[in-house]
Amino acid sequence: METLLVIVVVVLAIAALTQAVRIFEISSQIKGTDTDVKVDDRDNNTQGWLMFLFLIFFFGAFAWMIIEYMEVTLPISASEHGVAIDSLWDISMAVIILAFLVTQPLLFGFAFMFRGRKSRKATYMEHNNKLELFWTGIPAVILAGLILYGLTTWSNVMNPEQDEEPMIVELYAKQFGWQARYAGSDNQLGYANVRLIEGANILGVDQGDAASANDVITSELHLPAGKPVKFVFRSQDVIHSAYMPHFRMQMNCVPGTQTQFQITPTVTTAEMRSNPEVIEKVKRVNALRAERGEDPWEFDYVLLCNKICGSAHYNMQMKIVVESEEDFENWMKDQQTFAEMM
Ligand SMILES: [Cu+2]
Repeated sequence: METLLVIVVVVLAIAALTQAVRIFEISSQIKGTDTDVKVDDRDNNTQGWLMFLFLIFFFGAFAWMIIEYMEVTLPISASEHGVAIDSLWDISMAVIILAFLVTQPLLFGFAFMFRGRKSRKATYMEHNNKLELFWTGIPAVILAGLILYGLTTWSNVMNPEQDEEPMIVELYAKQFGWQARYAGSDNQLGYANVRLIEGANILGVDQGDAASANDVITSELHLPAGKPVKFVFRSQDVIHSAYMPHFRMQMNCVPGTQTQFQITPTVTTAEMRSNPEVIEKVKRVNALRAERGEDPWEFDYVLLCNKICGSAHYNMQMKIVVESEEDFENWMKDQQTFAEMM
C-alpha cells in the first residue's frame, strides 16, 4: 500500500511539474519573451555523456538481473514435450538478447558519438530505399522464422504421436481447489454434469452411466513415469487455468465445456528431488524458512491455478507425484472407486 502511495505521489508530482512548465511557456509567449534556450557545446557534451552512461547502467542492470535471477528459473523439463517448449524458449530468448546487445549500443553509442558540435552539420536525408529494405526485411524474416517455429512446436505438442493409448484423467477445478478423476480400468470417464452434483457426488458424476462405476476420484495427482496421460479439464464455477510449470503445461478450465492436454511425464518426483538445481533451490528456500522459524520444505511437483479466479486463488493447488508404474499401481489399488464411494 505504501509503495502504491509513493508511486501515485511521484506520478502526480511529474504531472504537476509538466503543467507548471506549460503554464510558464504559455505565459512567456503571451508576454512575448523568448523561451528558446540557447544550446551550446557544453550542453551537447553533457547530454552525450549521459547517453553513454545510461548505456553502461542499462547493460550493468541487465547483467545483474541475469546473475541474480537465473537461479530462480525452472529446473529441467519433467515431461517429454517440455523439452521442445524449452528449446523454443531458449532460441527466442537468444534472438531477443542478441538484438538487444546489438541495437542498444548502436542507439546510445551513436547518440554519444554524434552529439551536437558547433563545427558539425547533420546530413539531411529524406528517404533511402536500401536502408528501409534492410531494417524492415531482416526483422520480418527473423520474426516469420520464429512464428513458424513456434507454430510447428505448438502443433507437435498438441498432436502428439499416439503409439500408446493415453491414460485418461479428468482435472476438475472449482473455487478453490482441484480434484482428479481417473477413468479406471475401462479408461473411460463416466458422464458428468454440474447439475448432477449432490451430497458426496461433488463432481456431478452420472451414477447411471456404466463407465462411471470404476472412476477414481482423488485429491492428489499420481502419475506413472514414461506413460502418456491425457488430461480432460472441467470447471465448476469460473475460468481457472491448470498450470504445471515443471511439465511446461497450461490449459484453461472453462465452465460448460471440456479442454484437454496430453503429456508424458519423464522424471519421477524422487529423481527431480536429487537434481542438483533442485537441491540448491530447496537449500535456499529452507534457509529463508529457517530464518522465519518455519518447517523445512521438500520439493514436490504441483498443479497450480494460473487464472486470478477469486480471493483464495493463490492457494489453489494440488500435489503431483510422479512415480514408477509399480508404485502407481500400488497407490491406485488403495483408492476407492466411484461406485464404492457412493
Ligand atoms: Cu482458479
